[in-house]
Amino acid sequence: MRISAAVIMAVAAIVFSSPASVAGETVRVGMNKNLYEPRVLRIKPGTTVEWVNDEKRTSHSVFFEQEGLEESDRLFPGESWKRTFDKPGVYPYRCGPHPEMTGTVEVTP
Ligand SMILES: [Cu+2]
Repeated sequence: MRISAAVIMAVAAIVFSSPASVAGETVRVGMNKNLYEPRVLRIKPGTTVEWVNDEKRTSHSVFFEQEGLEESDRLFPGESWKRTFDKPGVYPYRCGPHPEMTGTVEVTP
């Protein structure tokens, strides 16, 4: 039986799309249509998260307000910002100019 390339690609996409991360890895969070994608990200300690603005026009930021941290610079389309998470915990954040645009990073060992 022949297995088509499309089937192989589909299986590979499922296998390699696991949300779990490895320490030292960088995981991407997109910002598009006033949403963080994924909105809830689960990672291992030592993982770096890179937020990338995928919008055509709108700028966003990454603001861990509840931790009392300073807001990131305003990110224009194509720009990005990184943070490394070393300690397990739940890290809620929001966009500075769009308070309703929220996300969470869950760091679990
Ligand atoms: Cu925003």
